[in-house]
Amino acid sequence: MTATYPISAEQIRFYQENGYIQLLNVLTAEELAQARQALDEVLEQQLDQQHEPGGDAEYRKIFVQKVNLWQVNEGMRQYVFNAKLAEIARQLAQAHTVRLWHDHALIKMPGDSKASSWHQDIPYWPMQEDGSLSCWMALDDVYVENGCMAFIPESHRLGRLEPINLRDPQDLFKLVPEEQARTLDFTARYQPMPAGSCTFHDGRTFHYAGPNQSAKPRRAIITIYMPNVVHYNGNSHIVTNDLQLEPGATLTGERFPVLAQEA
Ligand SMILES: O=C(O)CCC(=O)C(=O)O
Repeated sequence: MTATYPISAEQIRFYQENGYIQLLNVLTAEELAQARQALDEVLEQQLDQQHEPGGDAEYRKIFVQKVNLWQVNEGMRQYVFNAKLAEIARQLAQAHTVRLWHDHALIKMPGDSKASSWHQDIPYWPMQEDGSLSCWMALDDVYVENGCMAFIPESHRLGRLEPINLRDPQDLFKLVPEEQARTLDFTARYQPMPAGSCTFHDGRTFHYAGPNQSAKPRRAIITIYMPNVVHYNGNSHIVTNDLQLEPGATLTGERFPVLAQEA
């Protein structure tokens, strides 16, 4: 039987209301060791542009990014297909099914001097529907000084704003219409947590992670889940560009496997 991590009705309510949640010690020690080992292997592998986009010099000061590692490494595949994590995503999203959008590893090396600036994810994803969500798994203990995540509660209620320049910290807040800005508390909620713990956040939720000022890498694996059926909106994205999808096509099929389904 697959291991489970029980989610309470109160936790689902918290996620739905705030657009994020923190869950402690979700991975077992063995799962955490396997995920670290898989990521170590990937870091030794030669990856093509589709899996290691690289970005420009400014982007590389934020983190090293590797994408869709489930396709290139068996250990990463096992991690991404972990039914326990997908089932949590399904319950938080209140969906009958969740599919994989993509995974990525984000490693802030010591000295990576730039923050992952405040942003929403959904403006960069070529999806018609909202509601997709990320599981941000800490492979190291994370805290403010090494770049743990931070969220603005209820910011998912602002919907989908324009994509911002990710190299220009803070300009997301200028996009919030004044009337709505008055109704929200923009105090950042930082999410320090031990390795093997994670946060889930909605693609519309404002989030941020500071630079890594510690002497060790800050390693995270992010798995992004799409609830129910999501349609392609025609925009460019590294995960879909080679698929020649027509706008309105469903994001289904081999690239987007079902990871959890209501019994
Ligand atoms: O890990 C980070 O530095 C940022 C993560 C992020 O933006 C995300 O998971 O959407």
